[in-house]
Amino acid sequence: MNYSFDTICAIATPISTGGIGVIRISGDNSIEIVQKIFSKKITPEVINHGWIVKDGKKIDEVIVLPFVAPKSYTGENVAEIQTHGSPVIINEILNIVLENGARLAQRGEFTKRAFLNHKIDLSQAEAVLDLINAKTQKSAHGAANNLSGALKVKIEKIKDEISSILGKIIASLDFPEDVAEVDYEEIIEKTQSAIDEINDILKNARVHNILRQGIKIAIAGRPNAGKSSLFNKLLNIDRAIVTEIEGTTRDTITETLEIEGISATLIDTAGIRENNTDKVEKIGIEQSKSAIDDSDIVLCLYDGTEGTKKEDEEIFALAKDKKHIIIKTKSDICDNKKTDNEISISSLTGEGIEELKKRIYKEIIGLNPAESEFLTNQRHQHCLRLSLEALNNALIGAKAQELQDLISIDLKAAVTNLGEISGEVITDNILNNIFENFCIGK
Ligand SMILES: Nc1nc2c(ncn2[C@@H]2O[C@H](COP(=O)(O)OP(=O)(O)OP(=O)(O)O)[C@@H](O)[C@H]2O)c(=O)[nH]1
Ligand SMILES: [Mg+2]
Repeated sequence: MNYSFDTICAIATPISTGGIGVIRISGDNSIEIVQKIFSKKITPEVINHGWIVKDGKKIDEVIVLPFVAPKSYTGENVAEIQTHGSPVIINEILNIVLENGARLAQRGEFTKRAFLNHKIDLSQAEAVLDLINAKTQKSAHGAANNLSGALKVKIEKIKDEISSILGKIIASLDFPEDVAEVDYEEIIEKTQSAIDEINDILKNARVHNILRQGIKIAIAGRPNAGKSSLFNKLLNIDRAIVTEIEGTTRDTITETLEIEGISATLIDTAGIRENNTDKVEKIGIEQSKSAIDDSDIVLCLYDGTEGTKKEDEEIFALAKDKKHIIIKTKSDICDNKKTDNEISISSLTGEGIEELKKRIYKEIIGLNPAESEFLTNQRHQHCLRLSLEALNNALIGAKAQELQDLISIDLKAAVTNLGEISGEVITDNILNNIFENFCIGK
């Protein structure tokens, strides 16, 4: 299908004072529009240096980069104006472009056009969004790989395998005299192999979600266990108040940091103790309990100078169904005996802190963090699960030697669901949902 669109424009750089600002214009008339306001004749596909002029008045000295369709990001004629990085200038030039016939782009409209003009598939379009939003180096790498098509290639391979067996079945159904019925063994083998490959991708889904969204880590323990001290140490700043008074922290405090390349939200909680009558502290303790519930991993602290007590065990029990790490604190002033699974730390000297970070990483990612060749998001995972369900039905059918006509329906459904990942089969609804999350200039 060929799409024809009007000409859109937007500021592509953050609106703040910087070296340069970029205004991007895309559509049939983009280069023409810029020509109307540029001091020199624009030569396509080279760097053009000159002035933006309005009513004979020079507004800013700029660089104009004209890309001729289809050799551009959107696949349309595109002009980019590099201005000086003052918000006033950038906005003024954007207004001049608007006055000369372009309209303001919607969120993600440039990338949507790139998709509709077949410059990228949907998983690559989403990768653009992931790259813009990447909080950590790891998710940026995964997104960059998706942009270069890593996820697309993997899905295409599985889809081709299913399609080849589906093709054989359809041929034998349509031309029963000429084409022999497909061996059930072959259907079972191919279907099973597609199931294994999809399961292989899905087993990393949790890690993919963590890499994209980050993890929540709660620090829990009795009053004075050293929670706020560890919180400050991990953040490298004195964020939370630390005193020798039990019950110093009353509210949960939240900060973000990066642990071994993963974006983490660290939550310092009020020390949990029962039988206290202080109303404020009681509320704080309730908050601590829900912070434990909400987190992906709990750091369970106990005071090394006192050893574990019944009260500590009760607090650790709150985290027993979660990933958790038992931490013995204040190793600088106590013996460093500890059980195998514990980590002994001192927030004062920094002892054990690096080991703790590595352990957090290991708990979250698993023992052998496969370097992510690609990242899946929740939409991809949903499509993969639907495809898996259809393949499992096909497998049951093939094992029971059902009519191949029926098996082919499930195989077709599996292919269709995989096709949704790259956007071959896509509804306007899904499309709008994806691109609404973009920023305006992308
Ligand atoms: N020597 C030593 N003292 C520590 C260490 N960590 C914490 N402390 C001391 O232990 C006391 C309590 O520390 P906090 O970090 O405030 O403890 P908390 O668990 O946040 O306490 P609440 O907020 O009351 O629940 C303070 O006097 C800290 O200086 C450590 O590693 N070594
Ligand atoms: Mg505290």
